[in-house]
Amino acid sequence: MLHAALIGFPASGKSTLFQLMTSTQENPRSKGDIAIGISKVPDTRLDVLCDIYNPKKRAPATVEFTDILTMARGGTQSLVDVASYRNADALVHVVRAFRDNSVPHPSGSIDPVRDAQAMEDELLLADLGVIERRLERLAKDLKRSYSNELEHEQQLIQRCRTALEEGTPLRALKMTSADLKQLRGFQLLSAKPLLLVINLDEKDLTDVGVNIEKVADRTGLTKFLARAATTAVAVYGKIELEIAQLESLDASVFLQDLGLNESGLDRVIQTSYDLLGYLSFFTVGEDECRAWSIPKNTPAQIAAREIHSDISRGFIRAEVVDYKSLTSRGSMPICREHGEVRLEGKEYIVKDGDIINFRFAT
Ligand SMILES: Nc1nc2c(ncn2[C@@H]2O[C@H](COP(=O)(O)OP(=O)(O)O)[C@@H](O)[C@H]2O)c(=O)[nH]1
Ligand SMILES: [Mg+2]
Repeated sequence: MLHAALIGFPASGKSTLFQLMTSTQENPRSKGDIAIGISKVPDTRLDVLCDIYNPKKRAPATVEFTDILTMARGGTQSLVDVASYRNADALVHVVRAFRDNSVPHPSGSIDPVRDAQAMEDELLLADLGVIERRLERLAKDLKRSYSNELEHEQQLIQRCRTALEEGTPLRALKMTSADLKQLRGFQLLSAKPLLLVINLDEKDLTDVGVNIEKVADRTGLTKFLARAATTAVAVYGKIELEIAQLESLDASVFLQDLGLNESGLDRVIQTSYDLLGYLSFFTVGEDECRAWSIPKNTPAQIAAREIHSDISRGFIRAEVVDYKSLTSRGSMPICREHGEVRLEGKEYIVKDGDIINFRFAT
């Protein structure tokens, strides 16, 4: 499951977005001052599969969102100390663009570019602290006992330091997968994919809607987005939350009236997926049809781990049929007759929409 952490300055709309993203869930949990909620990933393909199998349970893929409940900690203070930020697969920065005098901005004015940059600076600074401590350590270790590996790590970390000092987030660097693996343990914040959620003013809706080029232009964020190697999505937090709390039929009427053909939840999840390069595969049966999300280029044996570590450990083969074949044939046996069910090994790269039955030994 994908873990995303909401970050942002106080009164930017984080908790509003959190509610919007998790409004379909009965019981968001909390742990200390962290709220943890689950969003269901919308996917019409799962509905089609459920029509075929008529399962007892329909289980969409999920994304976990965390929000910080206390105002002060939700701001810029010691970002690295927050475990839910460090552990996240992606950071979602809620940037305030709505005006509303009754909700004072802690910096006294509405300025999306200033806020986007200030948060970026916090991320860079937090990483610089981690990187510098590591460099000190490496220098000591290298003096004591030289090794090629340590020297290679030192070069990599120095490259990171140079980038950070120049104001370049680590997510913007080109790195080999070996480098990424080496850095993973440090949980560097500016290396994580960043999604900017621009929380707009109701009054902007008719003008710019959710067209991201127009929104970036209106808020002045176009340049920032290009430089920061990030992506953005527009929401109208307050009004979209009000709509989400209506009965679903009324909600879709309201969305259409406003010229929105997708809910805020769908938009934010879809953009996160694209940004992270995630895809979904499915498991089907009469008990349950379920969607699972994994990063692109995941081999079958690793994908199996999403379901259960035992399935991955005892992996024998994956029986795979693609979504189009199964839905046009209407059943697995007919696909089999036509030779469309493939037996794949553990190195097989799972494709978006694959329907998989894992064979494994216990
Ligand atoms: N007008 C307007 N108010 C909003 C919007 N989003 C959030 N708010 C209000 O701003 C205040 C702070 O929002 P909240 O989500 O708690 O911000 P947080 O401090 O970042 O968690 C609340 O009173 C919200 O109702 C918006 O899009 N438009
Ligand atoms: Mg809040």
